[in-house]
Amino acid sequence: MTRWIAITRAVSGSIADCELTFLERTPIDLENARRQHHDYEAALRSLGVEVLSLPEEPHLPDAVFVEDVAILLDECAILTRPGAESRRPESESISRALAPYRKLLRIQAPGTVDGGDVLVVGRQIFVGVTSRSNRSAIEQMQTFLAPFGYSVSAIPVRGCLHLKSAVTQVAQATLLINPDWVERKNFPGMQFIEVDPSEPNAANALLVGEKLLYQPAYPRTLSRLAAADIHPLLVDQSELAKAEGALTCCSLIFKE
Ligand code: CIR
Repeated sequence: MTRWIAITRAVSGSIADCELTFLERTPIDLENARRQHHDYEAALRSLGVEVLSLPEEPHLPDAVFVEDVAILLDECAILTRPGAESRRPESESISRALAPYRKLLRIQAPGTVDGGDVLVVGRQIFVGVTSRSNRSAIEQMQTFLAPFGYSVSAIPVRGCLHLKSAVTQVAQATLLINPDWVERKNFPGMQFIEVDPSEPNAANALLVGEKLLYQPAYPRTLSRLAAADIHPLLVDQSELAKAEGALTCCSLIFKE
């Protein structure tokens, strides 16, 4: 049986100083953010995932968003060089946590990439070109991953922070997409469910094996998923959403 592991990290007491790109700063209720993050970890456990929860990094406001500092594949892990300079020190503890499980490769300057820009669908890896992720990093990923048979392609994204703000996988060959932020034609051979136009931020869902985590904040898009016979487990992330975070960004999930 496949054993899934998720690395998570407690919400930093300094989350109020997080990076923001498309959102206005609004107060974040730390206690609520921590409660919701615990619920998120509990939801992962309920799916059979073993959660390795790292202690908070008090001086790294965005460190709860562990997805951005590494890319996990069956064959290796790539430590990213996050696009926001304030986030680069987050890598150190994550590399220590990953070392027992994977061979580690590292993106070098001038490359920058956030894990939130990396969508892995089988052997296809789509990387958003955004304010955080650039072509140098994509070329480095191509060099690292070609020997394992992965294709790595650059995907234009507009209007949102990361590629996975705009599109995520919700079933074997099905993507949940906001077509205003990324175009369908970048993902040949896939089927699509579009977010409800009134819920532009609704494209980020977290697929673990065949199970899906999703947010109750997007009921109209949830109905669209239900119409496609997709019935996710719901977990509220409304507090960390104020820090521009979503579901995928709070864990690094991999097979042991
Ligand atoms: C940042 O701007 O880096 C954080 N405030 C939010 C990162 C969210 N990460 C993600 O969606 N992968």
